[in-house]
Formats: sequence, C-alpha cells, structure tokens
Amino acid sequence: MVLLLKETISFNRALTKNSISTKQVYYFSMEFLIGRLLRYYLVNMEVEELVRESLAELHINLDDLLEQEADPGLGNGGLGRLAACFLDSMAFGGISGHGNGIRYKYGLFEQKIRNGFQTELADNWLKNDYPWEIRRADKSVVVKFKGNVQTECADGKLVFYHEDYEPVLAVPYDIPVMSYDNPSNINNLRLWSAEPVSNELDFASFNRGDFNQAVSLRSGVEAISYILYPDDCSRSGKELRLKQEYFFVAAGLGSIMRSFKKRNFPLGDFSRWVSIHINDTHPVLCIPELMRILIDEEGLGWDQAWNITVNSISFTNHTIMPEALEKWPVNLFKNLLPRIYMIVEEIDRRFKERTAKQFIDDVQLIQNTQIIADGHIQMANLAVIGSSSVNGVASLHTMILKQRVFSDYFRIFGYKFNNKTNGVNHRRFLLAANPLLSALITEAIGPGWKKNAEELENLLIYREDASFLEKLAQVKSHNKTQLVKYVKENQGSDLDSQSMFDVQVKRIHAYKRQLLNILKIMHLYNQLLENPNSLPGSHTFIFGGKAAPGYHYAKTIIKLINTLAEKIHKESRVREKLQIVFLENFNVSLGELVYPAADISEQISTASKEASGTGNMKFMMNGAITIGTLDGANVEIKEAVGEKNIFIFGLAAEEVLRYSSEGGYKSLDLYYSNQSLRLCVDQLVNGFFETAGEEFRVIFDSLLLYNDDYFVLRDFDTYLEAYKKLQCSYTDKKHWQGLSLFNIAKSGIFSSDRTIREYAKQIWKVNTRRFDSYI
Ligand code: NBG
Repeated sequence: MVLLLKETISFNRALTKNSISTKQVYYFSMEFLIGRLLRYYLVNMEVEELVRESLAELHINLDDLLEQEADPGLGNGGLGRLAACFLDSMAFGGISGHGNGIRYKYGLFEQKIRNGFQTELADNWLKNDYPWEIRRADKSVVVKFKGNVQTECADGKLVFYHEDYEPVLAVPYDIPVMSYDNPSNINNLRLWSAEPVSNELDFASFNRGDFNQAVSLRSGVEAISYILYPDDCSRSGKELRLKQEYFFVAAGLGSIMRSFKKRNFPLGDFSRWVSIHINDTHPVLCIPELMRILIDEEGLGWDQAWNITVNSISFTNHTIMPEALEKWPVNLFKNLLPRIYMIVEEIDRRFKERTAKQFIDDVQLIQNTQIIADGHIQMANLAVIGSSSVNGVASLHTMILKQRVFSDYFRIFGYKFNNKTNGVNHRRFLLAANPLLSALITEAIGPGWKKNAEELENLLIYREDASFLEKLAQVKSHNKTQLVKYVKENQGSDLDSQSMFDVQVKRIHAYKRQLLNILKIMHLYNQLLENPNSLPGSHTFIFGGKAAPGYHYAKTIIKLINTLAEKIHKESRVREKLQIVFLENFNVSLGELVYPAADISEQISTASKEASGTGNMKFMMNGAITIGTLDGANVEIKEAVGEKNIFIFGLAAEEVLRYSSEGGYKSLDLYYSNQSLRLCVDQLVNGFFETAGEEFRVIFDSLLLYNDDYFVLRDFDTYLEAYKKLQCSYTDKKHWQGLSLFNIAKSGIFSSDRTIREYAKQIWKVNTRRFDSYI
C-alpha cells in the first residue's frame, strides 16, 4: 500500500514541477517530529474507510497494520513538531516549501519507566527500514571540515582555497509531504545522512592488523548523523554538535544552489526565488555558508553577497532560556570550520564598525551586539545581524525579545522584528486524531473547517443546544475509554474513565512546573485524609514527557510523580478519588490519543518562560479546558475564548521578570506563613514517601535553599484557587460542555495554516492565493 502511495506521490511530483516559476521556501531545522504518516495520508485522501474495508476482505486489520509504522523521533518536542506542522500547512497552502534536516540513525531515546525512574533505550527507528524515504545518492553533496585556507590574489581579487580538509559525503533521503485536498502539490522533506566519501576499506591498516584504525574513519563520519543532540558537555561532544549543524546547512545549501542554477535565473535575483528559514539558532551557519558559496564559488563581491544573503534568510527564535542560546568557543569553531570562521569574523568586524559610528557613545550597545565576544561566537547575534526578519512565536514572547533579549538589536533593526504566533496542524490533531469529534463537527457545520479552521466558530450556534452538548460529552467519554484501554494494554494500570482527566504532557523541565501540579495533588491528598468530602468527583492526573538524559532534576521529578502515584494507590481512603498515571514514552502518536481524551489541559509554566507552547492549542481544539498562567500563547488563548472560558492564575510575566532582576522573592517567608503549603514541601523529605529517603532533597532544596527560581511556591495558592473554580464548573455538566464547545469553536486561529499564511505573506513574500481562497 505504501508503495502504491509512493507511486502516486512520485507521479504527482512529476506533475508539479512547478518549481521553475515559483519562489521556493526552505525550512532548515535540526528537528522534524513528523509522526506516523500512513493513516494521516489516508485521512487526507479521504480513503481510510475504503482501505479499511478492502483490507478486511483480505483478513488484514488496518489498525494492526498502522501500528507497524515507526514514529520517527527526530526531535525533542514543540520545536520539531512545529516544523512538521509547518510542512503540512505549506503543502496545503500550495507553497513550494521544503524541509531540510538530519536523518538521525537513532531518534530521541525510547523512555522506559523502571522502578519509577526514567531509563533510556536507543530508538532504532530504521531497524525495519522506513518505507516513506527515498535515498537519492545522485543528489549527494560533499561537506568539508577542518584543513587550512590559503589566500591568493588573482586579478586584484582575493581568492580562497580550502586545503587538506576532511570530506564527508552528505546523502539525502527524501520524504514526500502532502496535505489535504492538494494532491498536486507534493513537497519534500530532505534529511541528510553522513557517509565516508569513499566506500573503500582502509586496506593498508586492515592488513597491518590495525582493525580499529581501518574502520575508525567510517565510524567518525557516520557519528555525525547518529543521534539527535549528543551530550555537548565535553569538547568532543561540542565538536560533534557543531559538525552536525554545519553538515546539514552546507549539504542543504549545496543542493539549493544546484537546483537554483538549473533554473537559469541571474544569481543577483537569488532572494527573489529562494527563501531560507532558520528554525532557532541551530541552522544559523546558513548565513556564513551562503556568503562562502556566493564569494568563493560564485565570485561575487562582499557587498553583493551580503545583500543576497540577508534578503534570503529569515530567523525564528523559540526560547529565551539562556542555556538554549548557542555559543561556540572560538578555537573549536576555527579549527573545525576555518573558512566559515573567517567570514564570521568579517561580518563581526563590519558590524562593529557600523555600530561604532552609529552609536558612538553607547559602549554597552556596541559590546552587547558583537558576534564574537569572550572567546565565543554568539549564534543568536549572528542570526539577527544576517537575516531580514526576526520573529518570536507568540505576542508575549516577541515583546520580551524586543524589550529584553534583543533590545539593543531592536534599536538598530526595529523593522526586522515581528511576531508569528505558533499554530498546529488541525488536520492531524483534530481531523485525524479525533474522528468522532470531527464527524460531529462536519455534521453540524459542514466540511469547510478542514480547509479553513476558523469556520469552527460556526459551532457557536450550538452553545446552548443540549442535545449537541450531550453528543460532545459522549465523544469525550469514548475518547477517554480509548486512552484507558491503551494504558491497560501497555502499562497494566486500570484508569477510571468516569473520572476527570487532568493532563500535563510535555518535556519535563523546571520552568514547565510539573512540580506545581504535583504539589497540588499532594495538597488534595492531605485534604482528603482530613475530610473525605473535600473533593467533588474523582480525578485522574495524567503526566507524560521525557527528561533530558543528563538533567538530574527533571529525572527526579519523574520519580516523584511515580512515587506519589504509588503512595496514592496504596491508600484506600483516597484512591477512589485520586489517581496518577505517568505515560511512558510520550511521542506524537501517543499525543494523538491523549489530546482528544483530556478534560483539563495543564499549561502552568512560570510566566515569561514558555515561548509559546503548542500542546495548549492541541488540547484546546479537542475541547479540553485550560488551566494556566499568562505565558506564551496562553495569553492569546485567553484573548480568543474570554476569561470566563479559561482558568488563569499566577504571576504575570512582568512581575516574574521584575522579581528576577531584583534577585527573586523570599520563598522561605511563604513557606513559613502558609501551613498547607509547608506540609506538602516538608513531605518531600520528612519520610512521607517511606521508600524514598533523601531522594527528593534536590527538589526541596530548589524551593527553599535556592529560592525557588521558577516561583512554584509563589503561585501555589492562586493555582489552588483557580483549580477549585474549575472543579466547581466541572460538576455542572452542561456548563462544562458549553466551555468545551467554546474552546473548540475559538481554536481556529491556532491552526498552522493561519501561521504559515502569515509567514508566507509577510516574511517569505510568496503567493498565498490558495489560503486566501478559503477565507
Ligand atoms: C520551544 C518552546 C515552546 C514553543 C516551541 C515552538 C525550543 C527551543 N523552544 O514554547 O519552548 O512552542 O519551541 O515554537 O524547543
């Protein structure tokens, strides 16, 4: 079947050789979390039922077949999934937009929970081959590392020769990207794999008996595309990471340049026909690499090359967390990429010259905006200087970029900054993931919402319609049963599908504050022991997400969740009312089961820290109600639904930023003044968790000894208040279903179609006719 689809796709691709006269967009990203494709494509082609029935005649169950497909873990979380949603929306919108990334041999690890702890297993997603990819050895590109650069003067011009370099062959694997109702626009996700240039064995070494030497070259090269985010604490880890970044940038640009030349346009018009988008700082080397190609290979002068480069490249920032703003030590960079280093130095020199003239008295600004400073290359600075557009991913985040992170640049290049609030692919996360809800929606308002998600707003006429709301409740209840079944089959736990499903699924990180949720559950537990009537109804708390393998605190949080789950399970006085489950190995496929089943969406990050969040949008379009802080895109969700249809609590971003710049608040004062909070915090270390000993001391210390950087204690009370209100709403079924309907109806603007239309119009300047025709 996959072969058949592939055939259709290559046929269509041949039909759509539209590339000659259209601007091409290339989306460079270290991560693409594309999820499984087969069912999604069947849904998009509206043939799922037909295929299901035909297969049944052959005694093949389609669902069993779908389970065979690997879910490629080529990303961490939101950033990689966003890239995949964007590919879909570009294909849908008729934009020639292609992904460019790395074909990691191993995806992000497979998470297993053993004795409550996260353990990591290799994710060998290619072990049975991957049917969607096509190896294109004929399109390979040689990427050069290390070596020396010789400079010569020829005809009054400087010419650069890169010698004694280590060549690596970048071999592309192409995955077709197609979307709903647009079979004539098949785009491409090109993922690069690293191979030695020569397949010859090092015979001399082998014959000498030096087997390690004989294979070491091959393994050194292949390591480049082995895993996503190798640990970069060591120097060799850092070098590998930088190698990966240059590898997919150089390979991607090499192939873009090759196809551009086939189109016979003047090189000076490059930016009219090509847009290169860099997803966070990982692909920022696109800037000096494009300069290198234009100057060294195409013979352009610096100024012309710089104009072309800046006009072709645009940049999105996805975080303000300082540890994610990349910096590379100069000596490592220079040794690995000698020619690229020369170009970066020259960009820096010219930029400093400009700021020194323009901001003559502002030493601080001149210093802050340097690319090379303190022996490091600041990749975010290079990104802002070398691109024509810089955007954040939610309005609050963009404001923080302008006013804080990039405030000096905002003074220099105000015109570059803009906001593009994230969106998610509603065809994957609603149409395909929640078939019953989709059918109900289509029955009510027709199928137009699939092409224009904002038509979901037409659902509002059913807001007071008891029979429609009842159907909505039935769909939710069915989806909960499906999740219960999954948990039983895969983890052996029995969940109560009648209980309220309160869900927090996302990467485990201190700023996302899974800890706040845990403290809430501990508090509810303590209250129930005192008064069995303190909590209406029964509650299932569902957690899921991976912790980075080296992130001790986050791993301890996972252990804490599981330990609390066990403690509650053993306590007969509360287990009827409370239950916790930690879903193992949360990934795109599991998300597709979880979002439709949720009643409550926990979006409780410390305000200002979550750039946007996209899980919040996936929950919302499936009718879950958000409890959250005014952070990231929650702010816009609140604007869309109005404050009565969302539960907001906690410090605002300005307050957090003000506290942080003044050295924080005093968490100890709160601890001493708030009895019930103090009880929960003490329980982390006072033997409440009998088996745990000092295991959770690191969490206790983060709150009191290190003064609670993420304001968990500070937001505890307001969180509980909001939670109480939410519970009260939940007990009124009709009212709750009304909230749910309202959230679905208002979720249309969070479709990635809206986001991509904005990128296309305002940044890439490509045609949006197809999108426009649906509005
Ligand atoms: C993440 C942010 C999220 C955001 C996604 C997509 C990184 C570096 N950033 O808030 O944390 O939704 O990017 O923009 O992964």
